[in-house]
Amino acid sequence: MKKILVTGAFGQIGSELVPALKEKFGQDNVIAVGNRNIPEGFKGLVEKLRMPDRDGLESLIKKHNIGTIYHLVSLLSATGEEKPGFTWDLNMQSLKDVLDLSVENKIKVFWPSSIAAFGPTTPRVETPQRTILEPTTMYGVTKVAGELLCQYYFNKFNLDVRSVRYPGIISYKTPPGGGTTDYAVAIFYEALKTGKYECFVKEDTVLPMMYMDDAVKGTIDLMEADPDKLTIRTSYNLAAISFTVTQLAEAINKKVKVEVTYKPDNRQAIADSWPKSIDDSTAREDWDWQHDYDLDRMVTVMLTELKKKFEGEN
Ligand code: AKB
Repeated sequence: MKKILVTGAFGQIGSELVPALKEKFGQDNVIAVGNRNIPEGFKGLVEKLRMPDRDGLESLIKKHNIGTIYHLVSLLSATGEEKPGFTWDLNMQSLKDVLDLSVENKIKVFWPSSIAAFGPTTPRVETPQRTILEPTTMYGVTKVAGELLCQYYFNKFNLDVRSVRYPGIISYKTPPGGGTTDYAVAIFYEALKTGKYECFVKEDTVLPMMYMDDAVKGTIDLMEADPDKLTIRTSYNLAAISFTVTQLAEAINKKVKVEVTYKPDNRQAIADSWPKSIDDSTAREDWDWQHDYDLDRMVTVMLTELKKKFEGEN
């Protein structure tokens, strides 16, 4: 079989998508591409590449006979505001390189968009699939531009490129880095380590979230879906759970005591510009998307797995 290449393979999503792809398609069929954060002793096919690097990517495509790319490299919303120019350059140039090389080499592409594509003028409750996209962050601007670029390449070059708008992803294997939704992960670490968490958004902040296993399942299912059934070539809305920080803290407190205080910073404005909940009925209709984890199940698995992780570290 032609092989699968994953960029950003050692980030939050890549660290869990790569093992899932290996499990499904075979250890030797997945090439993990990373830069600074390649773990020592990583088992499997790995390549080092600092993106954007069109020539470097092209030689990996040829060397490994690549048939599918999951292009996950991206700066996120909070870090993106510290380096907006670099965020545009990295997010957009690396996507354009992937799309161009994929047209030339007949490669199927997955590229993640995000709820960051939405902005303060978007309806915030049950945000529709097709709606106003006027984000206020550079990360969000790259997501809107990227969605349109993907759709353009599909229409113009018949490139099979597929995408979802991820909500905040909650996971325990690798901490997220540089996102606005990071509080929903950090609270678990602090609950177990110190029993206290100072949250950088207000207690009534609500954002759409999803447990990692659902995100990985949704990603692979979309890539496996019958192309004739796909009606969206920008990016599919994808939803699972929405909760306030208070509701999250209450769910954690049923199992582990955590005292939460609030000190909102510049990420509050970003959170306030994003939806509270998402209408993902198009994904549910087109390719049978469904999530498995509700708030309580997600909290239970996060606490159990993080406890094991911390015990292993001691
Ligand atoms: C972020 O907070 O920037 C990301 C996202 C929602 O895309 N987690």
